Amino acid sequence: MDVLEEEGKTVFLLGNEAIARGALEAGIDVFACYPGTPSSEIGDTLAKVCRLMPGFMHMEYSTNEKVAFEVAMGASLAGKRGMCAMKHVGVNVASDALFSFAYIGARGGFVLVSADDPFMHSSQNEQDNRWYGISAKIPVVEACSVQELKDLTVESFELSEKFSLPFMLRTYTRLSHARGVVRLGRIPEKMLEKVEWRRNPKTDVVLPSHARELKKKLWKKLERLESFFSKWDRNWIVEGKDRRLGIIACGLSYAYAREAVERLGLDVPILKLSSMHPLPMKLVEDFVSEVDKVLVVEEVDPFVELHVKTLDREVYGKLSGHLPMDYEFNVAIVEKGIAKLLGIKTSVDYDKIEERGKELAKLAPPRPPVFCPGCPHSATFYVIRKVVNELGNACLPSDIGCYTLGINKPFEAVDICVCMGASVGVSNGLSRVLKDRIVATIGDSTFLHAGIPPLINAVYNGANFVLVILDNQTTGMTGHQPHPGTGITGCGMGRAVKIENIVRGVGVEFVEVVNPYNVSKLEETLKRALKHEGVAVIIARQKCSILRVREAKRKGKKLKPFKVTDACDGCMKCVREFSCPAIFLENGRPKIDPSLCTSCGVCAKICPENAIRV
Ligand SMILES: Cc1ncc(C[n+]2csc(CCOP(=O)(O)OP(=O)(O)O)c2C)c(N)n1
Repeated sequence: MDVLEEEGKTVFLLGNEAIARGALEAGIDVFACYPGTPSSEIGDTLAKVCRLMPGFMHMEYSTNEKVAFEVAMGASLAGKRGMCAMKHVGVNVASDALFSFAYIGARGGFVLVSADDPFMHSSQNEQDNRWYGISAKIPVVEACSVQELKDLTVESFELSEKFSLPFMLRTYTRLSHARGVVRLGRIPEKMLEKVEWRRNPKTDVVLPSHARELKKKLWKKLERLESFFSKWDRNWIVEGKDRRLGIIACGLSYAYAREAVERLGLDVPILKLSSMHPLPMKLVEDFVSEVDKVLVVEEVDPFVELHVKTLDREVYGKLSGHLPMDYEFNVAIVEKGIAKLLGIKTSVDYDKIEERGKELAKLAPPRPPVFCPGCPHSATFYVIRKVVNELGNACLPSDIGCYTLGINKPFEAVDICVCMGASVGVSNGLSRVLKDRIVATIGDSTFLHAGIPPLINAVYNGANFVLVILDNQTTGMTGHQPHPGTGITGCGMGRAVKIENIVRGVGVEFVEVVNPYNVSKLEETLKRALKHEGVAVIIARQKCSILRVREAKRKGKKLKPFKVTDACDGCMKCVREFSCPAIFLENGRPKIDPSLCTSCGVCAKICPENAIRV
């Protein structure tokens, strides 16, 4: 494993692996996460490490980001080094704990990795988590390369202890999912040793009277940190003789800015910033005073630009329209912004290249995302669509996961998707105002993450809807991480938490577990659930087909593919209503690709002619 190579070696690491290595070099004691793109590989790497280095640290997949944050916070409060990792929206979930922990302050080094997702490659929004720096009053740092990401992880632990503050290490898709050459440092030889608890109620209990004092102390810590950041060697200046322009570049945008300047043949100074909050205003002010005008290059929001605008200078960037407000940057975008500002030509005609790219893109066949062959969610959505069609109309709130693909034809069984757990929450509200029946869907990992409190709410307040829990026994969307329902932990085996026990335990009276491959049983159950007054829960349980196929291969079991026989009358029900990617048309007749078929048999069950056979 490259991540575990020796000190002094140079290896090619994924950004997220570099963060994991940094945590190991920092001698991390406790790591907790909830998966979410683009952060997931940090946890997945440390899960592998904790099996190879038993006793070095504790690693866990927590039920959600708030819990993950609190797990790491617990370690820090006891004087140990704790880290948690999550995607940007995960920080929203963890934020309640974050705001208070800033007041308390870290004891052992504490690092929260926030993986932002500019362009929303796999997210519902584009969110700049540097704002948490201001609102929660915590330091936020970011790196400009994979090497720096590793080094900054180590340093964040050290600074967190030095200033007794929780640190946010902000990364994003292009850095977390890039690969780069990393020179490794030393992983200390240690075991996770337990320590004795020392009470510190004046800081650890945020009573109003304590919090008032803690807030004053927090401002002081941030003041000290700002002067430290003004001299920090991770904020540096690349000198330039041309003083018409100075560029302030944040994190990875520094790499874009340097290359853009090089392509334009300019000799302008660049201030590279890694400390996003608190901003080293003295350093910024000194830099700005040496140039005629300033361009701020940063991704997502004009965070630094707004700060620099408070200085009496000509400041350009997103707000001035020289750089785009939305999506990711690249060298071309930054080069165009600089050229526009200086009234010069770009090194190449980027607009022409973009046009040509768009023309070529039209030649590529469209590849809409589809359910995998044999995905149990397809079977569930087939049944929901069938029953709802018979019903006439229904509202179908859903949630975030692979199953959000149920929005597409032929199922069209996802009407609402907002954030994790919202399917259940919103069904509570909808059931008060809709004439139509409600059939909500939620994944197993999502249910355990944020679906339980709104289900309790539904029982308590007497809401009326059907909830189908799509239990494929994994967190499929983010790369098959285990969750409490699987009984597998990051480091090995744990205890499985049974979803049906939770649902019954909170008082739901209609609870049935059905295998969605058994479509007629699921149909019959859903019809009965719809007649139930109050909340009815169906757990549609069948392992994710990717895992099922992998398991079969491992056991040397042959999955027998299905085929369409001559009995087929070409009604196309399997194509129009089920749409498995293993089914294709040849000379206007449906056929099954044996290399894709996972032998789930659902198409055979829905074929009215009984024409699909093993
Ligand atoms: C607050 C938050 N954390 C993490 C994610 C990333 N994420 C999207 S869906 C999902 C869970 C998917 O698992 P599951 O509900 O079991 O459905 P599956 O993909 O297996 O069908 C996760 C972790 C997110 N969107 N929001």
